[in-house]
Amino acid sequence: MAPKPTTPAHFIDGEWVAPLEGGTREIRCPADGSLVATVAEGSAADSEAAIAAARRAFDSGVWSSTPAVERGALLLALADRLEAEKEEVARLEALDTGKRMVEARIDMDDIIGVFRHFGKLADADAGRVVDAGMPSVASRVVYEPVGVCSLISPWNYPLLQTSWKVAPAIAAGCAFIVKPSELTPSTSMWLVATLDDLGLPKGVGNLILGAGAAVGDPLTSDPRVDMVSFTGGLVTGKRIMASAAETVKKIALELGGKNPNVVFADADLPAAIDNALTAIFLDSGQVCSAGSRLIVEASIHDEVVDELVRRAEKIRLGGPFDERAETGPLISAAHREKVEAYVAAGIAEGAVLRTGGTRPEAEQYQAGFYYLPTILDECRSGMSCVRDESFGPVLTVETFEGDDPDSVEDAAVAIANDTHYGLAGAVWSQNAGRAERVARRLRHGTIWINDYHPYVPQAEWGGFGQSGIGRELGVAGLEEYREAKHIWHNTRSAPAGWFDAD
Ligand code: TXE
Repeated sequence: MAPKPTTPAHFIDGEWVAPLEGGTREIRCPADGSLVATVAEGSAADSEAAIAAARRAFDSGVWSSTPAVERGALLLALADRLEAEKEEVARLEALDTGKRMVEARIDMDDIIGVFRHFGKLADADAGRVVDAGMPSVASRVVYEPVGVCSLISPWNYPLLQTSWKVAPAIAAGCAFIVKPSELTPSTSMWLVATLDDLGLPKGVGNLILGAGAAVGDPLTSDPRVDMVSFTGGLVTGKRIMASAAETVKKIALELGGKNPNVVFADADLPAAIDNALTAIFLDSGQVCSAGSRLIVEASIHDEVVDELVRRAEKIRLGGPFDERAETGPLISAAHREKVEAYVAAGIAEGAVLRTGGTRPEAEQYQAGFYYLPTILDECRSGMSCVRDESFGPVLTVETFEGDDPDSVEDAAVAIANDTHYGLAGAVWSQNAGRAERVARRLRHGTIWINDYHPYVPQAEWGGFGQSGIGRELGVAGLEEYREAKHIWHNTRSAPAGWFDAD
């Protein structure tokens, strides 16, 4: 493993440096409250130092003028290093988030795939020649790195979300400041230390730790920052967009979703029901693409929901190293309180609590932030539990019906699109034509047909509507970090002849 700081520190200009105001924060495992680490807690002055270092490094051209094939090679080496250190990095992630090791290991495999994807993409597209229609003119479009990037990520998939930003930034030749969630900094510390160890030039990759309110403002408003990429909540996303607007920064936002999981009566019901459980209860629902809205054809409502309730009540909760556990705790006491308030509001508005709605009672759960898998039935559009993201293990159930096959489809699509979000969704039907038609009509960035959750780094990820701006992963995920530049070269210069020379 690359050297870690011996005292709480940020990583700025190739060095671990103490926070200017000397702040520290204890990181505690959400599964049992045990102390995981004591890390730096920064201030705006620390962010400014990191921005200055990134700006200097970028303006020196040290990374942007490194051949793209070498930038890609660094990402491929990073993937190899993570593969070699996978167990230890997964452990860091599991302790910070409380998620089970089995999930953290899957996250690591996904991250390795992300580094390899962008590693291979780095030198795949050097631009294009444009036919200017004149033999004396060479016209071409080339790509330049966007510049200094603030990369702000959340706590649910800490290193995975950060890798979606850092990998394309490195591939494009940018300099950057990583700002992980204050709750889950450990794997980002591993990342910048490892990049340094692998030879990323000083100042190109920096790390600032601390609460968004304390360190976030310079990262999103300083004129020396060219781009902000943020994954997190809608409220914070709007604030960041406003902050970045003053200096017209490029922005990329992924702000979560309220994702419809549409089940038609002609679906493979055992598969649909089983996947509806993983869609919402995996990682206790703390997944931006969680299938939090079950939208089920009325004729199969009872059969589907009764079975979901039966199985939800059997889900085993537990911490990172509990091998029998199937899902884990929520991230914090504050987040659990938010989920509790959300469920209470749903019930007050008329939703019927079918299961859960409370904390587990067993002694073993009392030191962690556990919450039982919860199903709210008889929900309707307009209810706050249908409209707002809970980001917890809470499934809302709505129904649709129609007089004929077309009106059934229309009803399902209307309900599924009735959201200000638009990140992801699924359609379950054994009628391939219907599944395709509905998939095309859903206004969401990822649609699964007869499946839920899988993704590959080769495909774009991002949202319609208020789920965000821009795309991560795929090819577009690299384009976000590049500016297209048109170069017109007249090989036979001559006066334009427009204005009278005399
Ligand atoms: O996220 P925040 P929170 C949703 C989910 C959750 C809600 C709030 O619904 O309940 O967001 O969660 C940093 N300038 N998602 O409060 O505030 C912060 O330090 C710059 C969906 O934990 O969005 C952290 O690094 N940065 C989501 C990051 O923003 C600021 C995943 C995310 O924190 C900042 C997580 C500021 N002013 C929560 N304020 C998804 N899309 O997957 C905060 N931050």
